[in-house]
Amino acid sequence: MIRNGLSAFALLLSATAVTPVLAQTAAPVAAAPAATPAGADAFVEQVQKEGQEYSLDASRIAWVNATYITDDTDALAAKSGAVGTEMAVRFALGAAKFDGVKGISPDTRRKLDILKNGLTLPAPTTPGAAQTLSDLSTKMSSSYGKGRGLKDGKPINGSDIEAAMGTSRDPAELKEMWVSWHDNVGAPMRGDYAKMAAIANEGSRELGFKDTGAMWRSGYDMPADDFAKLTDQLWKEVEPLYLSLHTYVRAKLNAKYGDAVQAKTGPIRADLLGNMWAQEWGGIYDVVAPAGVGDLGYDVGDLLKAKQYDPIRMVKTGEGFYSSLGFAPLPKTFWERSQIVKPADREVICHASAWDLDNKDDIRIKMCTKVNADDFTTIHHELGHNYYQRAYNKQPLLYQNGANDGFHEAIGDFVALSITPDYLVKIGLLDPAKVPGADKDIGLLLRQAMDKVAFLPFGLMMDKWRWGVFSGAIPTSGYQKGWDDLRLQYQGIKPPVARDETRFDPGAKYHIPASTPYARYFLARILQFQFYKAACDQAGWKGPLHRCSFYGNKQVGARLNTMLTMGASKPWPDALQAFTGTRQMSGKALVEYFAPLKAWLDQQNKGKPSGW
Ligand code: X8Z
Ligand code: ZN
Repeated sequence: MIRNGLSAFALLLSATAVTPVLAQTAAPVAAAPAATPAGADAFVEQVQKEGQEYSLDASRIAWVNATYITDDTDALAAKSGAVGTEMAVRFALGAAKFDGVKGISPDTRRKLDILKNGLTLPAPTTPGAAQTLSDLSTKMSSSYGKGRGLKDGKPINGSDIEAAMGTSRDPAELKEMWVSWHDNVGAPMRGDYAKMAAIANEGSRELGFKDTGAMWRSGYDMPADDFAKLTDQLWKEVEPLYLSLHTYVRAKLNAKYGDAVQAKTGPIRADLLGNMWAQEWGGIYDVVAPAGVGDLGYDVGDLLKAKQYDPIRMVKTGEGFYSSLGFAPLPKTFWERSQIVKPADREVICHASAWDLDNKDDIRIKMCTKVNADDFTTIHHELGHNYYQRAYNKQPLLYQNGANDGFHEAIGDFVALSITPDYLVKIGLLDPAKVPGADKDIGLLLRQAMDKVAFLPFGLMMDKWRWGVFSGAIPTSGYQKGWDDLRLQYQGIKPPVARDETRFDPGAKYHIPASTPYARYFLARILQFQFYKAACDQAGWKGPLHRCSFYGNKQVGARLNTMLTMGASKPWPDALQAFTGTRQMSGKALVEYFAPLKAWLDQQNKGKPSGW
């Protein structure tokens, strides 16, 4: 099963634990496989068979839980998760038995490695530990799904408050929403999160890792320490661009709200950036748009509303893009089984995700779609997961995953970079007379940067925080301070009110209670520009990079499909090479895309203080 780019195994491997009865009665996998190459082959085969058997029911249970949260579905999901975790731990320990065995084929060795480092939250083998871990995880995810903030003193659900943070321009209201969401959703999870982290660390140590963070960093075809260095290097490449954007946006916020709300120097107030987590700032483009060049003459959300698009039509439009590249249409079941809008009568997890329930063709998305620009992009993002899942569905189960998790997150975003004004004309959303001319290039780039560049330090600090929690560098008693310090250091933002250690702001961001690793999104933000540049080169595009749309280009589609079909069967540099010709992840393409904007921002920022 796959959720958000979790492979069938990741589902299995990220699920949490076993009921005692099942634990005792489950057939021991290859009870004592011979410590030989043939024994390793047999072990891997057996694991894939058991994994496939587990995965369909587990996925269905997880789906029902996420789309209908009740105490009963929580209990079922927690039990199924526990079974999965115990199974995955058993597989990982079994795989480790082949560590010293010589003569194992590279293919089987790769699968053994995937089994050893593929868990997200391992439990120790202590009886009951997997169930406890799974209970904690399910409880935290579901509480997040059921979370409410306040707006005008009235309760408001997660997807509505998320949208309202993008449209409200009243600092008092923004503060009310921000504080209530963080206090109501984050703070109550603090104790459970600490318990969860401690159990997962015990589990990771049994599997031979220093801690759970080290395990998370080990899935990138390189030593875990090298991966941490790689993320730092990538950040250094793009940091100057972020600084320029931060300086510019802070000045605009100061001009709009005045010194009392946003000072000219120091960090930016986190609730003013148009997003609950200050992770993407496109929602306040109107606040920062420079007169003249910044007036794009359209906003994708307004276009969708003007043409009376509904969420289904938005998804159909996303599908249309992939079809234009030569991908087969989505199956009928996608439309029957997906959750595209928020059900009115029950609690669900609204945070968008893409699923592959049977590791074949039962692909779906789960969203609470609103007709706005953010969700139009998110639809392309989620469909990217689904098309990837379907492309690698002929791979052995252990390879049914992205080349690395950053690839999985990058596909749909890379496609969405092609949503240019000319593309919007082609699909009838934008009037040809309204296409912004070359004099609006800076505006178009700034609009993109508000989402793409603003995200980079957030994408990195999320797991810097968890790596610190798992290693102990951030003690349980300092969760909040550790979070605020990293938010300040990387993003240059500060909370609208002082926070103390009774709070737990990390818990107010979906991926923390859901234990979804986040470095993948940082990588994806970089990779999507590498993919995009490669696609535009393949298409023979000669204009400014940001005006390129590879819509309708079957050659690009075919080459993309080659990379997607590989799944996780080869180290990720091989997959990257298959599509882009290079083996290195690099911020160069992103920097090139935004180069004209960087020059312009630095011009605007002259004489203004930079940094915080
Ligand atoms: O979680 C997601 C996707 C699902 S995989 C909607 N994203 C990250 C987030 O929302 O925080 C996409 C961008 C970053
Ligand atoms: Zn995703």
